[in-house]
Amino acid sequence: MEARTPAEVIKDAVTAVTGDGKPDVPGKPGSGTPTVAEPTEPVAPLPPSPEQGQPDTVTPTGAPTGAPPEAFAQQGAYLTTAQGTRLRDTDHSLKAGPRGPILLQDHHFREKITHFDHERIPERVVHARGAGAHGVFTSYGTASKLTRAGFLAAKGKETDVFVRFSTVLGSRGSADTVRDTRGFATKFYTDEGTFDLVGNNMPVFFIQDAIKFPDIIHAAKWHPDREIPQAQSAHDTFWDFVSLHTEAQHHTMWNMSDRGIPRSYRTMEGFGVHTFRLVNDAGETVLVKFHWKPKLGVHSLVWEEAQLASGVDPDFHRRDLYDAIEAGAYPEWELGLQVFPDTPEETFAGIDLLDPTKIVPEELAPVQRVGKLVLNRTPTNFHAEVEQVAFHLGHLPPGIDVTNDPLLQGRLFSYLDTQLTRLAGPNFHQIPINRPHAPVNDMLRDGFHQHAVHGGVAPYRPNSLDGGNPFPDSDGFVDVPVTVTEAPKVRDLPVSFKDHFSQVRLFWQSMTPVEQEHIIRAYTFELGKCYEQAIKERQLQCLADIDPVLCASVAEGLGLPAPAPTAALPEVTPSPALSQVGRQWPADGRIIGIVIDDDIKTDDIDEVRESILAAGMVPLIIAPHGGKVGTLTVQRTFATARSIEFDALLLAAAPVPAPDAFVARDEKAGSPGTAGVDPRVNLLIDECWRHAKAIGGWGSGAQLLRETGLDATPGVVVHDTATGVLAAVQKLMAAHRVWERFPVTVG
Ligand code: HDE
Repeated sequence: MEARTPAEVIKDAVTAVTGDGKPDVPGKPGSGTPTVAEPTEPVAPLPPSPEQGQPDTVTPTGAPTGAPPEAFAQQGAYLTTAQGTRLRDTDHSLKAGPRGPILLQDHHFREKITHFDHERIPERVVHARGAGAHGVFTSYGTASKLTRAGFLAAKGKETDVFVRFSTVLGSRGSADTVRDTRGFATKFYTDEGTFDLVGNNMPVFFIQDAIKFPDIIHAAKWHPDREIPQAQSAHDTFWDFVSLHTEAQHHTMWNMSDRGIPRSYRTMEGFGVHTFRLVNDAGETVLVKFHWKPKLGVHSLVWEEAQLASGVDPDFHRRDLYDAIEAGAYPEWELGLQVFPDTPEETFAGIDLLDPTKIVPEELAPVQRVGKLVLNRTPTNFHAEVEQVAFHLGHLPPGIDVTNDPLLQGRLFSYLDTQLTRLAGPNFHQIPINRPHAPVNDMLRDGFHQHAVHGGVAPYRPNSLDGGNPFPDSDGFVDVPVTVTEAPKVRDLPVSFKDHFSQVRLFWQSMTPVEQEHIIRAYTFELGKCYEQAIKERQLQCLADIDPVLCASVAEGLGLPAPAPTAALPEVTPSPALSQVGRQWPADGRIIGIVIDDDIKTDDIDEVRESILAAGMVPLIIAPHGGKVGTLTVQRTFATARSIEFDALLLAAAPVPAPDAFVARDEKAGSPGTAGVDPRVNLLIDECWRHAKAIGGWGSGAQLLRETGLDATPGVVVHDTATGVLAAVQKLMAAHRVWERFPVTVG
């Protein structure tokens, strides 16, 4: 065969694919004359829509004004590689012809795919599922006598914060509303260095010594063989652990109480759990426990609601947090301190302050308010901020110090250690969300992902080469010189730590009957999911040592005999502050659903909407179809609305069943509600009633409530006027739920 030049070989190869070798018409691949028939019709790409803008008319980042510029990586409006080379095309890889293989030389392709392949970082071993927000902490100045920490001491001082809320057990993609403890971790970017308050929504912990942490977490997370259940404590290994390590009983009861299923992050208390030590300018110390008190009060879901939300809206808490901030209903908490004298015994009213399974009732040591936290900005990028934020109990400014709580001491090791793997190296403090707002001059150098370019040659002290820099400050952080008792080295705990039951009894006795009923049901549900008889029996024995009524009720549900207590039950003084029932709270940011139909008088609804908005709440119009009803914009249809979203329900109508097109066959057949009313509205009413939410109706809505007989039950309001109904419903909402509606068998 006649030899051909390389140029002829290339030309032939190209012609074989594209035809005559003429370039394609831009936007019309394959428009040259093909010699090979195309298997598909070439389709021209859609043109960019006009509102997409041009590089010189849009901001490069889309960043909200006022946001910190360092949080944004985009530096221009043009698409570039990671090296800043502008690109013509990011939709087609470089191929040996349109139908040929991809070429290894395509750097843009490899860079794009390789980076994508490594987008995920390991999830947190605990607290993997979370949501975070930015905010501001304002000091009341009331702690100035107790601590020299400037962000607490100076009145009116504002400090930037970032808060991350979380569940403990579930994986990153698990549901928000599972029964679990919630994390409440706050990073204060103070002028004197970062302070991390890494707390929970419960004031006690499962274990007393950090060395058991891997054990409780192995027991509480999924079973290792099948990796189920996800985000649940209702399984054998959890109950095996807590019934064998009885110091876990106190925290377990908090989890079984309504605190385990919060209504919202905004309605959770937060606790530092451990006792900390504050030191003032004079070197005087006190012991303190940190508390976060939510402005809206402490409120919970009911169990069925939590379960429904796990399926209907697994992002329930995350959405609630971000919606509230975006609607301007900024979540607020007050920071409070319980203050105790710093005595050598480190006890208060006989309670060992180093034992993290014990509380000090607020009736004995009131919570003194020292500042206010307002969350006012949602993250711009979830990964950069919420995933990469790294908390650590050792991040303390001058004026705050740790104690010897053996759980706290272990945590001081764990948090730094875990970030080394999770954030791939020792320089995670340089990630924007973790950067202190105080000036940094450390002697840490090099390592993976080093972003700083350190000058000088002498990162050691003293030195004579960098002018002696950096200099120690005699006003800097003080480790309080606490005397360490002379004692033999032992693997042991103080004797007082051995009381595992009296405070569980205190918590139980502080609950109202309806809260006790919820606790009984939670234990009965969770133990009912266990397979091992021995575990159920062992946990029943623990309940017998807490309270006979509790034990007997759960035993009855499990179909097992109730054991007798192993010892006489202690006398305890209840702490009413622990109960969530019986107080009145603002309803800011709460959601009221308004059911309408196509025949509604929209004037009434406009008035009600205005009043709801004026009260700082959110009205959501629920109609048979999307779009508009008269002048009203529909926000939920009967198909998309589910009761869990609403804190109260108003019926402005009794909608008749919608045409077949809108109602699934099973929904139509299944609902037992009032005949002639859309079954989905019946379901809404039914669930809101079962979940003890306020319900009101006027016009045909009132008529419907009368026909069902619901108007005669607590918390259901009928009235001639819409505003009359709303006023009564608002009053009911201040108590969070219509508590009388729950069936109670104890008490
Ligand atoms: Fe944690 N905990 N923990 N913990 N914890 C972590 O740190 C650990 C404990 C808490 O939103 C991990 O960065 C040990 C008590 C929160 O990023 C890890 C012990 C309290 C968060 C870790 C405890 C907490 C964590 C996993 C027993 C309440 C989420 C990822 C000694 C006062 C922080 C990470 C965030 C996270 C260890 C006990 C709260 C592994 C060893 C008690 C809110 O370091």
